[in-house]
Amino acid sequence: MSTTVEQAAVFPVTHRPGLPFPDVPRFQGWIRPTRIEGDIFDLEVVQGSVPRELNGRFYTMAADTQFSPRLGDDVFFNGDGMIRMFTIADGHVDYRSRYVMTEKLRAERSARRALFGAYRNPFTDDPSVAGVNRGNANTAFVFSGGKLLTLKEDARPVAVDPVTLETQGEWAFNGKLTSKTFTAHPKIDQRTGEMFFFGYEAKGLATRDIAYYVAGRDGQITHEVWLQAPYVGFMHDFVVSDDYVIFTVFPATADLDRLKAGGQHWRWDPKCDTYLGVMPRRGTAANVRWFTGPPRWAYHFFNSSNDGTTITIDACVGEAISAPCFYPDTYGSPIDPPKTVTRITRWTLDYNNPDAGFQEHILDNNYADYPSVDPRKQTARHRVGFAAIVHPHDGELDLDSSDSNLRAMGLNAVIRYDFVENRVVSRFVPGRQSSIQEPLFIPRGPDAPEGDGWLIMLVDRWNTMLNDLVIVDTADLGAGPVATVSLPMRLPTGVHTLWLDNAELTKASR
Ligand code: V55
Ligand code: FE
Repeated sequence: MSTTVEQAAVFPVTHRPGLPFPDVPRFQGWIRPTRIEGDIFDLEVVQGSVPRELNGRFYTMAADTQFSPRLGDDVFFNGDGMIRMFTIADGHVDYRSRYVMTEKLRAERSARRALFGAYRNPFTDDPSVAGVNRGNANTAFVFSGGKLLTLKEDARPVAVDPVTLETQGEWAFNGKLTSKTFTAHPKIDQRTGEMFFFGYEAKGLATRDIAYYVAGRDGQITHEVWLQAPYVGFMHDFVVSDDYVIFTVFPATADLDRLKAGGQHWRWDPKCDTYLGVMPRRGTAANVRWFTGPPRWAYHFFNSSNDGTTITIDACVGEAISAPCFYPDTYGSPIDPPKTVTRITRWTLDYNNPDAGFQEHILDNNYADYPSVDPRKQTARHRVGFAAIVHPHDGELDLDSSDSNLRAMGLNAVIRYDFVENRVVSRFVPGRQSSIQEPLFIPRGPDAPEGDGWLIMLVDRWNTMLNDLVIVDTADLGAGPVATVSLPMRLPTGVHTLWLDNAELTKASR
């Protein structure tokens, strides 16, 4: 097995130039770093044609570690943010990749070696970088107030030029961002252009403070609330409905003493309850009501909606922490693999009845993640959802993680889900020996019906170790790709994606 971070704290630190990546699962297979920054003009469209209606940019973020890790091993989520951008115009596709030049990466590049240690543990860093911003901008994007922001939930956003990908630097909303952190999953209400976001561990490492903000269409912060989490738990994503905002605290906990001892940031703690903190969109800390339920795990949510004080939340939910890449080793009692399966689940609660907690209904049995809704429905009532799933080609869901590096996250198909009929409507399976990275929905046009448009995604082809960029029509995912664009190299497993339409970019730069 791989080295634990606790052991790694005494791992000999080497200054050997060009230190190779260690021969451990995190640096093998599809998630092995490539560190390639480059441009490719006019990619090959090897099947079908790219819809002429698509004029914009598809961004995918990867955690592409620059230097062999300081501690001898690392977790995937600690890699350096690498933007891979596909510019689509008139059926043509160009490619560009650039690192986000974070303070962390700049410090390490000048030393020509890793100086920062374990995931969200500054006590494992080289003393020379004490106090330097550790943010690695490796998770997601948001476009708001005319700025393209790259996000990592333990730091503030880092702005990049949406065309050249040149790093512009940390963005603190003209000094109005009081939180030290910023979620990777802000929400935008397209009806008003408002962005809703929060930071957790907002006053610093392992603090219980949560800061919540609303920013207007112009990117200026108009609302700010500080509140306290019930415990320092995992708060990766959150949801906003027409009238409420819902914070979610899951039972992985952070502890300052453990961090000081060189330990891992997170530990799954099934003794903690799951907490949902609900308050009106423009509420205050006094309006926050906490709803509890049994230990659960959700990285990502589809959306939320409310009918008066009755709130529904749709997510991909499991009974224990998933993605073992987060924990190269578990501690204490091992986690039962079937409990890590995250399924499409609906939670309901009544804001006026916190004593009743939240109720849970599992809607579908697929192992699903990367849920999304039509961006025009984000924070409004949705009917259509999309999610990546683990499709069991041979009839058995393979929960053995032994080859999970080659299989990336194991996600290998996409479904369109109907939340009114409660069923999978159609499914895209890119074939055997293939996995997918986050699929992204693009509406066919501003007035197209909900969910009508395309899904765009990277497909990992295991036989060639090369990627395709694939576009599927959401009218029938089963009909196969409308276009397949081939890449001459492997793009390491990414995290989140963004589509930025030319019209939106032009409007913002006027
Ligand atoms: C996630 C990813 C992260 C992270 C925490 O998708 C959670 C989940 C890429 O970094 O730091
Ligand atoms: Fe995420």
